[in-house]
Formats: sequence, structure tokens, C-alpha cells
Amino acid sequence: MLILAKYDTKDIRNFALISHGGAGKTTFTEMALVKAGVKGEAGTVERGNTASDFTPEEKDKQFSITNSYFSFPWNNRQINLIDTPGYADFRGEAASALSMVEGALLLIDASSGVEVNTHYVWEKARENELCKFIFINKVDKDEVDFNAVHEELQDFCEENLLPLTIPAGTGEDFQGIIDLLSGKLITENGETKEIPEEFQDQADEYHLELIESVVESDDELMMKYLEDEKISDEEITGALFNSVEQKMTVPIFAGVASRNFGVKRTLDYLVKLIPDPTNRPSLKDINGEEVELNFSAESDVLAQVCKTMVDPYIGKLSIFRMYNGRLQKGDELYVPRLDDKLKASKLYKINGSEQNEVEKLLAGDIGAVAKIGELETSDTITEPDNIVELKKLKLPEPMLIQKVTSKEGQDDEKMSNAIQRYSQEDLTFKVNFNRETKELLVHGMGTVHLDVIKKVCQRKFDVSFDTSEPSVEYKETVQSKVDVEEKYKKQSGGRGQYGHVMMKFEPLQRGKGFEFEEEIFGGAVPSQYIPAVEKGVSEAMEEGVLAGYRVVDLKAILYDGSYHDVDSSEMAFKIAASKAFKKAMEQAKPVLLEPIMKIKVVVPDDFMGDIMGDLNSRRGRILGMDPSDGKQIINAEVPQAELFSYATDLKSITGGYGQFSMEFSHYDKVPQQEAEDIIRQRRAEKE
Ligand SMILES: Nc1nc2c(ncn2[C@@H]2O[C@H](COP(=O)(O)OP(=O)(O)OP(=O)(O)O)[C@@H](O)[C@H]2O)c(=O)[nH]1
Ligand SMILES: [Mg+2]
Repeated sequence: MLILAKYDTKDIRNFALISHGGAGKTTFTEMALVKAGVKGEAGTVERGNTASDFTPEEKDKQFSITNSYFSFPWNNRQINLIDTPGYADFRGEAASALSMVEGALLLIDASSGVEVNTHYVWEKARENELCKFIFINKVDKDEVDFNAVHEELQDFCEENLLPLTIPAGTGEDFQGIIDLLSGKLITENGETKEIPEEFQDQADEYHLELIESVVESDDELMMKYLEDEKISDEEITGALFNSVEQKMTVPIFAGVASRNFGVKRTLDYLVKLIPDPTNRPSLKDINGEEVELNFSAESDVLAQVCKTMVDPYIGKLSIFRMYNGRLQKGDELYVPRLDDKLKASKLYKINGSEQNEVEKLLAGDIGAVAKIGELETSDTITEPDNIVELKKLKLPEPMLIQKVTSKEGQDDEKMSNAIQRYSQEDLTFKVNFNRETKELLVHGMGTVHLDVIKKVCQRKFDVSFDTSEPSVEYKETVQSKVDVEEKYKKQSGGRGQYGHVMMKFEPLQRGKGFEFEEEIFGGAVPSQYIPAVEKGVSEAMEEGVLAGYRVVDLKAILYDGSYHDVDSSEMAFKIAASKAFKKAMEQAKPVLLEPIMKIKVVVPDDFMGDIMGDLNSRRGRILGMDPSDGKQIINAEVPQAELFSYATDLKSITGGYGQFSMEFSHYDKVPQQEAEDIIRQRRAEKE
């Protein structure tokens, strides 16, 4: 473990690497670790020996699945770097990482430019008010046109983009990286050379743009510039720092991570241009109020858990960002959500798969505690006499819902415990049990996400399960008023049974459930039997006559009946009432109801036609459309039965650019044709 012998909050630099999948973040991280002396030799994702992708699932898939955290010294600063996954199903990880840092370095694959997830992660970095940087990677690929990528990025970003390094040649002609400030060519091992003549003009042009753009943001430098005085590199980076911090400029770097070109120079700039933790953007509490921070070791501790990992051997590892004060090994952590103190017997800094014990953690640090079962992601850690509760992390909502079935020979309880446990470490994975359909449901970000979770549960907890489309929670109701009479009578030696009811049944407004009334005069049905009548109906409503679904929105009125002094009992009235209900339901035009969801779909304009056609084929009803910023927001109501695969279908229709959210709206009648199919199928299942 490498840590500066002595460092202060002001020496810490926190940033996350973000991108669309496969742009080279893990490779970049690998090279940084080698240059920092953390690792002797760089691994590759293909060989499965990188420091970031250390889990068996990551080695198998050859892409990152969870965040990896690293801490190492660089030019007398302590860097905390988070390598995030770029695959869209694991967006929650990037969202969590971006809430822990002051800077974001966006990687772009120069041969692909801006891609789907580039938009998502960039927006997240903006939401977190981070200082942003771009590393244009893979300039060694054949089809690369650096200027074109630069232009495409300028269209994509609001900020002024300013290259600090550019490639000398691309594809086969790639010779190294030109540092525009020093005016030198940097080759593989960081050696510097004169810029080859063929690139001199281009370098001069970019250099001029760099200087002019920087002095424009600083009056003093502008004066110097106009008077032809020499401006030092420190003055340039100083002015640049301010402009990056004010979110006016995004510096651009170029490189070939896989061959270790440009990584070192980028980090040299980053430690100068990323604000230290005392300069971080404002921090909000749970009520949206700004939290005051003063960073000294004596101030009250304030930290937030941003990630939880569960390991069957080490137990629970809670990774947190320190904002204020200092934590010492053995300290007690006060958690406002629990209103309880928890002891942190050991503190860690993390480097990939390793946890290294440390004595203390400062404001600005990213660290971890182990084996504190009660701690959850988003929890605030603070002091009981100065309670601050930080705003919860904003993570994407999982939209793919599947039913879980255990594989043969699998202990159901063990399986559901394992799934529950996993959902604690990944907040974009949710579990719940549907009492109506009696199904265990999981909510995930996509099929790859659920597939990975299955593998992890198998490896960590030795449980295996399948996922498939869940059942819809259909209901039944009636459409007309009926009047029925039912007598339950049994005479068999000894004491018999006698219950006689006359009842009216009528439909209620959607969502009203069940209502019961009695209008008995003169004790035709004695009052002690009336609750049994109500119970007889409500219990019978559990299974409707159409397809055995729960019956809702029904009013039952008991208005007459008769009893027998000896033979009547609660049981007899209950049975009479339940028979009356069944008879009534058959006569009262029963129908099937289905849940209707309200959905909001956001897609780029180009996909409007496809989306509308698709929603139509899903029996959707469009409520409205709002154009916003080259996008369309479509509000619609769609039956839940048509939405189980929407998360994956929307992805394929829009190439990943579409997003949606949904919530339950109401129950509505199932159209005749669909209803017949459902009833037939359900009856077949029951037989
Ligand atoms: N040609 C070329 N290939 C590169 C470069 N950098 C990385 N690669 C390759 O690109 C692929 C993806 O690299 P990763 O480092 O896994 O990318 P990542 O951003 O971590 O990917 P995710 O974890 O899926 O988001 C690997 O095969 C790398 O070897 C580069 O500069 N040039
Ligand atoms: Mg990766």
C-alpha cells in the first residue's frame, strides 16, 4: 500500500474514470498504477489480470461490473481514483462513484466518438457539479481523426473544450503525444523529444488556442499577454484551474492507454487541475440545505457510505467518503438513520481487491470499515451532538422485473436470503415478494445485470435460480346489480345447520375494494351472525368465478334472511353468504381487471415514430408528448402485462438512447379477446 508519509486534506485529489463501455478506463487505471509504483507490471482485461477487474465475473466477461477504488501518491499528492464500469446495466456504480469525488475524467474511444452511455455519465458528472476532463483514448486505431472527434465533443459539451495534449499522428502513423504547454513530444516511457516537423504547425495552432483561451479568462494574464511579457506554465495552469472549477473549460488529453502513452502526463495535469476536497462543490443534507464544512481534524466527523460490498468471508465492507473531521481506528460512528453508535474497530483504504488497514482517515479521504452489518449505502456517519444527515445517493431505478424460481434441489429460504443480501450491496437491484401472485420478484437494470447477479449468487452464496416473466396481478369484478337468495340447510340427526340470506350485490367505483352493509329489520338475521355473513363474502372474494383472481370493487348488502333457534350458527351463515356471493357474481356480468401502469418514455426525436408504433402494439394510450432539448417525453398508460420486457425492448429500439420510468396507475377492464385467453389459460393451469 502506497500512501504519502504525511498528507493533509489539501493534498488529496479524488476523481472517477467514466465512459461508455470499453473506452479503456481499466487499462488507463492499470497504467496509472504501474507509473505510481503500485503494480510492477500492467495487466490486461483480456488476460484477466488487471487490478480493477478482479472478480471472476469480470474476468469472464472482460469488462468491469463494479467500481474499483485505488489510492496512491502522485507528485506529492494522494490520489483516490475510482474505475467505474461503462456498461449501461451498471450505471448505478458510476452514479455512486461520481457522488464521492471532485473530478471526473471521461474517456472517449477515438474510433467511436460520443456513445450512448457517454451521455449518461457526463450528465451525472454535471449533476454532481464536478470538474470535468476528457481523455481521448485509442488514437492508435486506424480510422481515427482527432480533429473530428474534437469537433464532435465540442457539439456534445456546453463548456469550452481545450486540448492540453494532442496525438502526433494517428493509427499506424502514431508517434507519441504532444504536450502543448512544454511544446515537446512524449514517447512511450515518458521520454521527451522535439516535435517532429510534420506536426509542428498543428501543435503551434493548438498552442495558440490554448494560451489565448486561458488568458481570456484572467485579466492579469491578458495584460501580460498583450504586453508580450512571458507567462509561465504555472500561471497558465493556475488560470486554467479557475476556469475548470467554474465549469467554463473542460481540458482534453489524448493517448493510447494500452501502450501507456499519455497516461502519466494526464495525471500530472489532473493533480494540478482538480480541486482539493476543501474546494469541493456544496454538499446538501437530506432537506436540500447546504452543509457547512470546515475540514479540520478537530471538526465533527461527517462521512457518507456510498458503496456496500458483501463478501462471504470478509463480511460486509462499507466504503465511504469523508467530508469533515478525522476518524481514528476504534472510534464510534454515529448513524442518524439508526440513532445508534457503531464501533469501527478497523479502518481501511482500498486498492482493488486489497483492503489495507490504516490508523486514521481525514476529511477528503475515501476509506472503508468492515463487518458493520447495520450500515447501509447512503448512510451518514456523524457525531451525536451535531447531527447532519446527508442527502441520499441518487441512483437509477431498476425497470426490468422478473420472477425468481429456484432450481431443483435448491433450498428456497437460502436462495431468498442470498438475493436479499445481494440487494444490500447493489441498490439498483431490488427484491420483493408479491403476496397476490405469491412470486418472488427481482428488479434489475437489464438482462446482463440479472445474469451477472445469478453468477455472483452462485459463487458467493452457493445458490442458483432462474428468472422469467412474472405473472400479472389480475383481479375480477362485477358490472351490474343483482339480488340473490341463498339458504344453507342440513338436517343430519343431532344438531343441524341453518343459515338463510337475501342479499344485493353491486359494483363499486374502481379502487374502492369491498364494502358491506346490512339493512336487517326485526332481527330476521340475528346480529351475532351478521359479521359471519360479511366474512363469508370477503373470504369468498379471494377467488372470483372467472379465473380465480381476487374480486374487488364490490358492495354487498344483507337485507333479509331467516334463522333457526337451534341449528343456526356462524358457520352456517358464512357458508350461505359465500354461496350467495358466488351466485351473484355469475349473474352480475363478471369481468377481468388488469393493472395499468403510467409510463414516461424519454427518447431522441428520431425514434418518435418507432416508439409510438410500439406503444400502440402494447395497447398503450398516449396521454401527451413534450419536446425537450432534441428529445421527446412521452407520457402514456400501458397495461402491465405488456411492459415486462419493455426495459430490454426500448434499449433495442433506440440503441440504448431511450429511458423510461413507470408507476402503477389503476386497474382497468381487460379487453374481451385478451380476457378469454387469460381465463382459458388459467383454467387449464388449475386443472
Ligand atoms: N487500440 C487500443 N485499444 C485499447 C486502448 N486502450 C484500451 N484498449 C482496449 O480496449 C478494450 C477495453 O478496455 P478496458 O480498459 O476494459 O475498457 P473499460 O473502459 O474499462 O471498459 P468497461 O469496464 O466495460 O467500461 C480492451 O481490449 C483494451 O485492451 C488503446 O489505447 N488502444
Ligand atoms: Mg473497465
